[in-house]
Amino acid sequence: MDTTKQAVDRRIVHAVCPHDCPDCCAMRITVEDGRAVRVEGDPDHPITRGFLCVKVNQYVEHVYSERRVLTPRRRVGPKGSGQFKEIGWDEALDEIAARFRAIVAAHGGEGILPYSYSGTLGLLHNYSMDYRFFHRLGATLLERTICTAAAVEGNKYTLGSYYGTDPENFPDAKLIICWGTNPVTSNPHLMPLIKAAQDNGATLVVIDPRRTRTAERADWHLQPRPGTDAALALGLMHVIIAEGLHDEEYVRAHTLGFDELRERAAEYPPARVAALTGIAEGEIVRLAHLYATTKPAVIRLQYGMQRHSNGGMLVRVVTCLPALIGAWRDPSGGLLMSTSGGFGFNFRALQRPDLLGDRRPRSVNMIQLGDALTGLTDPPIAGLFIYNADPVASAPDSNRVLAGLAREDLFTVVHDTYCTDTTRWADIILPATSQLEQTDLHWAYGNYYVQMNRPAIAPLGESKPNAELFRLLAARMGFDEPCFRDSDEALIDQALDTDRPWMRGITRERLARERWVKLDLPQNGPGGRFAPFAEGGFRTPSGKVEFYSARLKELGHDPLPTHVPLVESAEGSPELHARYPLTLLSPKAHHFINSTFNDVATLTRREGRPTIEIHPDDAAARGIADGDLVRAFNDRGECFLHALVIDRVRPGVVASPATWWASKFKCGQGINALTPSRPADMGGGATFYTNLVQIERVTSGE
Ligand SMILES: Nc1nc2c(c(=O)[nH]1)N[C@H]1C(S)=C(S)[C@@H](COP(=O)(O)OP(=O)(O)OC[C@H]3O[C@@H](n4cnc5c(=O)[nH]c(N)nc54)[C@H](O)[C@@H]3O)O[C@H]1N2
Ligand SMILES: Nc1nc2c(c(=O)[nH]1)N[C@H]1C(S)=C(S)[C@@H](COP(=O)(O)OP(=O)(O)OC[C@H]3O[C@@H](n4cnc5c(=O)[nH]c(N)nc54)[C@H](O)[C@@H]3O)O[C@H]1N2
Ligand code: SF4
Ligand SMILES: [Mo]
Repeated sequence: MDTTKQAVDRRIVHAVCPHDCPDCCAMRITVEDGRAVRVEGDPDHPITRGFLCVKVNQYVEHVYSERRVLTPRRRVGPKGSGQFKEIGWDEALDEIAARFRAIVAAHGGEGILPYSYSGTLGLLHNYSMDYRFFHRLGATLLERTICTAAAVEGNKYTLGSYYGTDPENFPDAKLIICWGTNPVTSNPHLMPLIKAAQDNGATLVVIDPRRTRTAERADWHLQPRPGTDAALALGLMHVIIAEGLHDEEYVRAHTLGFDELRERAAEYPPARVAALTGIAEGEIVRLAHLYATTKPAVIRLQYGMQRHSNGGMLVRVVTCLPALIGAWRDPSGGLLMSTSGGFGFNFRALQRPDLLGDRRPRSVNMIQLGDALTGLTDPPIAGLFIYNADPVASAPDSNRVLAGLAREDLFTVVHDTYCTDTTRWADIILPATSQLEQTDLHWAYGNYYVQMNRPAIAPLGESKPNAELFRLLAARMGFDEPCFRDSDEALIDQALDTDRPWMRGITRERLARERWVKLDLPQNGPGGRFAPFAEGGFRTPSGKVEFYSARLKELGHDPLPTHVPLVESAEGSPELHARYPLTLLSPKAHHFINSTFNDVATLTRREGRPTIEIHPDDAAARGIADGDLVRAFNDRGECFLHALVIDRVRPGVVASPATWWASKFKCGQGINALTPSRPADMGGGATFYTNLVQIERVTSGE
């Protein structure tokens, strides 16, 4: 017997976390004999600093999960039965091309709807060949609104530019306000930067109706009623302006509409704001003083606060604050909502809108997928192509989505790495590669670095990356434009071919060599650091922060910051509130990214089970004890979860960390059976948290 041990072929590959998370971590993948055995954070990356999160630490388990789809499959049982048989790629592509041709012949390209969101945030696999394909087809356009749309729009009318304070400057801030964001869970690599500031004497304030993991690390936690943050911000403005604590010089030079704002803020004295928000008068005054007198002061916003019917306005009002006190003067002051607007990739080259020719297809707001599938005629949606998304788990009003997916005359293709709630409803399932098996180019929405991901291992089974799938499908459809043959490398070069000054010097070769490159940000602040609006330069029509927005007035909104009650609330709909008195928040789960990672047993075990947090007073009023199985319901649907009786949420608010696969709930209905598909005030954004429900006890705990 030969006992000689073969030497193991071990390599380390640089990769990038592709998930919908602001951090965009640099990963080091250890590969032994072609198998990934270890995934860790790159110690040299300035943001990652050698650690990943609790989720991506389990990446090896995720990549080799039993839930992977490894071959194309065709449905053989009734819709939704989960009965499939394996088929080859040729057969799958032939069938899709034939069905798509027939749909185009009967209804035109608009009879087909692509549906995608953030399975990966890579430029190649979420913003390139897919768009080319559907543009060439003349398919219905998808409005990608499910996450950020209200914020983007509210910000547009106020600051204009969608970038802000460099998080690497947070350690020098003296006041950090996490306003409706929970970075310990959703943006973990911001925490060491916040901790460094706290160690330097900074105060961390968290404004959140729920006592989150971040609130537990804060010096001060304020718990407003959901959807009342505009009133709170107006209360701060009231105190700041009345006491002359605003920065007159900055306001005069770089804002529009201060006189009107002063009058508006006068309508929000602390007593009124206390009644609206549920925060005590004294606390409002104290926060106003702290904010106006502590320098540098920086606000961190993300997307939790804007998942409301008034979400655009909430973001707009809060983004007015830094200009009022001149916080933008300092590189460590100001506000960070997203960094994405700082990048200047060439999306026209990637997505080729010119392939539309002179066609102007209709568009569908993705949060209304169920309405589109069940309601659109002229033409109806006859073909649906889902990739990078799991709408049965993640889209609102899932009963409506399911009614659409159940249509016998709908031809549904789902490209995913895993068997999900949505693949169950497919006619054809196509296997997607994981990030370890593909090339991509990455940007971050919480920092200013560009990176390139290289495959660490060969594709598992017959899985294929998105861009490759759309190349193949384009060929099957007879699309012979050369752009459908562009390689991954060519796509990367096209994305980087831009004259935006901050992108200067970023090339594929340099990314391969240096692994990450920071944007060439202006070093205009003290110490040569980036201070995005120290000298103004806002991208609004006036070039200033628009306290008063003529564009909003034209659109029928209040041109000034204002408090608008939530459509579903005691103030906004007393009759509905009488029947469904609890506001259900479904914020981000610590161990998942949206519905991704439900396949990883280590993570589902740590997350526990579908749970709803309820205040002891609300629980007592319903005879609910900790651990009881309860039914949450409203006019849209119902779902069954276990109660966690805890004062983490305010009375009147319940919270269920999302998103568990619907199939993991008792009775198979997930949290989104309850959520509304009603668009927000701006941008058609999602309103998951403007969601009144009632809760009743089903059985006692086990
Ligand atoms: N672990 C993990 N990380 C994630 C994700 C995940 O699913 N899991 N998802 C990623 C994605 S897609 C996104 S968009 C980001 C989102 O990141 P965040 O915006 O930080 O996360 P959310 O949990 O959606 O919302 C943050 C907080 O908003 C609070 N909130 C709700 N309504 C209101 C309100 O009216 N006012 C105030 N002040 N607060 C309110 C919620 O209680 C919640 O704690 O996270 C990303 N990171
Ligand atoms: N109740 C409630 N619902 C919410 C939210 C909430 O706060 N509460 N948040 C909303 C937000 S902010 C967001 S961003 C959305 C996210 O909604 P989705 O984008 O639908 O996110 P996921 O449910 O995680 O589904 C992503 C899918 O893409 C697949 N995937 C990953 N990589 C690839 C790839 O390379 N190719 C292909 N073809 N597939 C891939 C994953 O396996 C996964 O099944 O959810 C929203 N839904
Ligand atoms: S999910 Fe976020 S924190 Fe976790 S590895 Fe990816 S980028 Fe980093
Ligand atoms: Mo999101």
